[in-house]
Amino acid sequence: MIRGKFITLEGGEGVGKTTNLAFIKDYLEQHDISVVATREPGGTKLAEKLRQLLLDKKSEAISEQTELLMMFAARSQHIKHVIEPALAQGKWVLCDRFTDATYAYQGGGRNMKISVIEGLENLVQGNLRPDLTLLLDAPVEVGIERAGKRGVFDRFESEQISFFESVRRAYLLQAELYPERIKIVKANQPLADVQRAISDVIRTLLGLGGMNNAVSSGRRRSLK
Ligand code: T5A
Repeated sequence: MIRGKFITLEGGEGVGKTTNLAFIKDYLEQHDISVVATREPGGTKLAEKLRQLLLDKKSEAISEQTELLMMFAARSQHIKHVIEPALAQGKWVLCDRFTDATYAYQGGGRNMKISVIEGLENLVQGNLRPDLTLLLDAPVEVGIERAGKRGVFDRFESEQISFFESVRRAYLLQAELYPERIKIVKANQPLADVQRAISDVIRTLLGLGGMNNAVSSGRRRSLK
């Protein structure tokens, strides 16, 4: 059995990850690929419970270290019970956020040591890394405004703008470090254009064609 591919979607609040995950799932299924769509934190019963605790604004104060460990506890469960079995069965796994989010939020946003995150990544994931990561990038205000249309903000969404600016910088740094894996898609444009850019990347992964200008990998870019 050929192992499936592992694709992750990343980006700040409200940039369009969930919307585009559904689009990619349809696109792959049209190419007869069996897809498991999932998310982090979450993806199993236990991990979804951890997600609820992590997002709940009314939780007791959660320390940075507790938050980091909860993210990786959920991830460990998710990998063992969902991601690895699906990949081993030849299915493709599409995941709404994964460990780049930890580098961005707990590393960039909360200032946790990168070496600590790396240690947990190696412990929990072994050799597992995404084959492709689509980083949907937009100015922070754009994502917050889109997310705000849903009404209530969760524990992360209630952070200050400066927190999300740090998250965005950390994401772009990840893309700079891993230009082969992480493709930046400009998310501050009409959805049809975002999806055209995404399908270009997916076509390349499927061996069907090239990439256009709305996608870039890794080089240092300005934040606007
Ligand atoms: N977290 C997670 C960590 O801190 N560390 C970790 O390791 C992990 C894994 C999870 C939270 O956990 C944190 C980060 C997060 O704060 P989440 O639900 O995954 O939360 O993340 P959110 O960003 O809150 O998810 P959202 O659902 O808010 O955002 P999405 O999925 O990016 O956006 P989406 O698709 O729901 O779109 C938002 C709105 O914008 C519209 C959509 O229709 C929708 O209304 N939209 C567009 N409008 C105009 N133009 C476009 N191009 C549009 N694209 C989408």
